[in-house]
Amino acid sequence: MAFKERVFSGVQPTGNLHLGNYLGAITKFVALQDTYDCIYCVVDLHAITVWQDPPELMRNTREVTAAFLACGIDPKKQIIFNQSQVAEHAELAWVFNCVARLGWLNRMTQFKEKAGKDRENVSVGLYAYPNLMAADILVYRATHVPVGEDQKQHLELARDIAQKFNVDFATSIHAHGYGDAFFPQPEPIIQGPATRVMSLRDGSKKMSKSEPSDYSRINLTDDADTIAQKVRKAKTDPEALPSEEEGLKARPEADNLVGIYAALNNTTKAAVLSEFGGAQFSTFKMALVDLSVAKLGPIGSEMKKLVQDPVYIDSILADGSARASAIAGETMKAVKDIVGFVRRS
Ligand code: AQP
Repeated sequence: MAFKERVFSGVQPTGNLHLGNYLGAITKFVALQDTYDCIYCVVDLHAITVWQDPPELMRNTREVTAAFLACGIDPKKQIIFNQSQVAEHAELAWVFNCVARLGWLNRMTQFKEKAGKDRENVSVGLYAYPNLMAADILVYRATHVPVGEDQKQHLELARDIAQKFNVDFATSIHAHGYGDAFFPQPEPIIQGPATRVMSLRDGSKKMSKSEPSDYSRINLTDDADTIAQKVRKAKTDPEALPSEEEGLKARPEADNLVGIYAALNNTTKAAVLSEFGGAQFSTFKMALVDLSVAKLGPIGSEMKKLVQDPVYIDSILADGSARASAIAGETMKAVKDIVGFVRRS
């Protein structure tokens, strides 16, 4: 069966949106809106898998929405909303809790990293997070999902859940006239030179919101001086930049900064090295500061302006939620029929 092509992705409102979120995800969201129907979600249900201060969660939800708008996503053509306003996400996630196998979730590396040694004390939600993520995507029967590299394993799980649902309920899916498969196999979109932006302090660690050191990341709301300071202090090695990509191997910090420059300039690492090969980091970092400030400065200013108007932001989320609910509601009705739940007609 051919599925209508549709893009879905989400960002957690957990504070400090950074260059990794921007290059790994949000720039892709913007680019895809020219070709696809897109649904972009502020995933507040995911956020509470770890403790969130309630007033801060509200502020962060509005800030991520502001980032979507400031980066250029059109809320009239596309759907922007927050997850908790569309109850079908949680409803389908429960069905998927009963489809996914414990062994599948036990393999999830993000859970192992986040739970660490404190496994017994983390929330059940943190463990079941990938099932909710599968529901987020499949409640819209989305076919394409732009994400950073760190989400690849969760996307594979979403594909496994879709596949198992289609097989387990094949007879019922057929009986209700949905052909051979009710859910599509969502394709990850993970492309470009910055699918995994690393910490500015340690090239072996992902740039992340929860890293205690603010010097490890560039936040979308950082001003020009802060960006300059963070780039200047970014860890590097004593060698000059190589002229070929091969020379970045075993130089994680150099590789990361070149990847960031390439992604911000919409080019390749090879092109960056053909310009800066042989240059010292001091020269390259100056160029990276100029480029980062030129690209991120206007976004940060617009975000700061937008969050001053929560009534406007909330109206975008309410409108998006109503349009998202209409699609998700249809999917859930069908899922109830397929699974065998009696429902109000
Ligand atoms: N460092 C990164 N490089 C490239 N892409 C990244 N993404 C996150 N970090 C990087 C992508 O951004 C999207 C939204 O991520 P999220 O906020 O929903 O979740 P996350 O991956 O947990 O983000 P953080 O910043 O790393 O938060 P913590 O510190 O809580 O773990 C996703 O598409 C993600 O791939």
